[in-house]
Amino acid sequence: MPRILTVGAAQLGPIALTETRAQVVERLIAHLREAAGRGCDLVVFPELALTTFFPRWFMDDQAKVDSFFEHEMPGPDTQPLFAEAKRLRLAFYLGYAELTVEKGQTRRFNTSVLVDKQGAILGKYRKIHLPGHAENEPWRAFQHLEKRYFETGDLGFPVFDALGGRIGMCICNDRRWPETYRVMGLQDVEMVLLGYNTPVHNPPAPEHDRLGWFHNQLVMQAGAYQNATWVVGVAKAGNEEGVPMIGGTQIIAPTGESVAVAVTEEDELITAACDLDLGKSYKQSVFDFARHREPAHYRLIIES
Ligand code: CDT
Repeated sequence: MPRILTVGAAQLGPIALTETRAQVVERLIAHLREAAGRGCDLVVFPELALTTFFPRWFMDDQAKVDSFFEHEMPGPDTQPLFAEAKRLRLAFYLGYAELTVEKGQTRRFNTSVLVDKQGAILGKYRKIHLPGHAENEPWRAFQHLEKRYFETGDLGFPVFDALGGRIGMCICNDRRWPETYRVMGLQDVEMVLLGYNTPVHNPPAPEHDRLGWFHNQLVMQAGAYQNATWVVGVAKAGNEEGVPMIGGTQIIAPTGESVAVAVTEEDELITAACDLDLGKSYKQSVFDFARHREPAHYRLIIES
């Protein structure tokens, strides 16, 4: 029996600063209904999918920063999303800004959760590779203050037995790092879910701007092939508060081939029926890690 997981990659167009959580959740629910109609098991939403990408602004009022964070998941605004997904028997991945109080300390993470078809959170990931900077840099056309607003994730790269397979998560900039996929590959991951917000313009290196779409595809296809896993990469795209963001949402097979690609920079659902066993022949041959890896020669990677 083939293990088929039908996945919907639910790209979002821009979210305006004035858009409420309730309005955004309605857009997410529209995606869920479309996905259910197309026979999906799982829907993947972008990074920080409930608000505009707020790290583009410097804010010194912490209360204002915290207004972009979720203090509970699900909370009053996100409960309808969980309820509708449960009603439709859909699992989903959701990226959001997480504010939590642990041992009396307030902590903030760029987080994703994997929610099962019964509406229960079965896995959580906190973004590890935080790009950008921590101080206001007014010379930039816009800021990228993830290093100011979030702590580095503290959950590693866990892989979950879920939906009949082995599912991992990462977030945006993580996708550019081979270690992200390899740590999950070493746990026999079969599908990596990831959401992203990628501006077309990178202020410190504008010479990279023309390559944004190519690099997006390059890193996700390489991660998929080199670890014999499906990769589902989902953008928040389009012109958000004057900042153009790349689209390029896609579903990539363990062969490294993209089997579905979004063609707009708006709300758009792409789907694929993914055979979770497709990576097996790679895991048993060229990427049989137990037979062919040479970790004794990789020490620099963990020592520096
Ligand atoms: N959200 C996120 O991680 N975006 C980064 C932008 C890099 S430029 C500071 C990305 O890697 O796509």
